Amino acid sequence: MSSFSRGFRGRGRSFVDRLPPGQYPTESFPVLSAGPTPEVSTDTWTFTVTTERGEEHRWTWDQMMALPQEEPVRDIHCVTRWSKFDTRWRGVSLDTFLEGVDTDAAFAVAHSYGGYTTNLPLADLRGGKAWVVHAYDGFALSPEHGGPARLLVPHLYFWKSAKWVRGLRLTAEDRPGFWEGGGYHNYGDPWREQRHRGD
Ligand SMILES: Nc1nc2c(c(=O)[nH]1)N[C@H]1C(S)=C(S)[C@@H](COP(=O)(O)O)O[C@H]1N2
Ligand SMILES: [Mo]
Repeated sequence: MSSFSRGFRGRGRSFVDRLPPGQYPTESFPVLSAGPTPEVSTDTWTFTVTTERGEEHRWTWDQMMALPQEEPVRDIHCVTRWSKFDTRWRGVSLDTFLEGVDTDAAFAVAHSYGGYTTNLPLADLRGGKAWVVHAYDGFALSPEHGGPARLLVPHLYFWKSAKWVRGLRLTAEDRPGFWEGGGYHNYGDPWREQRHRGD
């Protein structure tokens, strides 16, 4: 199964209308990492969703690849002001992972190999808005861009798209992640220019 979809801001709108305030478009694909690129093998990679009651749902690489795959094409927006239009990914919707997960949690913290974390409302991971992606523009995702797999949450600033993702912890209360604790905005909507705490 596969699906191809353009962002709801896509079709029929000029690139100018798709550029959030304070952003500039780039054709290149900058690499932004807070630390070294961790070496993560698909032989040992797992993706774990841990509920607020401590229940763990875990997928190996092969299990993840056997799930329905989607090909989202989306604009991405980094808080350092570059935006990139129509980036094409391949991966599994968070809706698919969360289907069989019994939870009343309102928040999630994404955890990465290497220690990075980022928090977001669980609702922002549902409804066809977020994916675990393992390919970019037709090729396996390169390590510097988060390979073997990263989160893709394109409607929020790109720091929410955790590279080298290893799991989600679902929680009743909101807990700031790495950049959120360091002064970035807790939510990070590029259309409202939520760059820093207080924006
Ligand atoms: N694990 C991890 N994920 C991360 C980061 C990071 O430092 N570590 N940086 C974030 C930031 S600030 C941005 S803009 C994007 C950059 O992704 P890219 O390097 O593929 O452009 O990854 C996000 N995800
Ligand atoms: Mo960023």
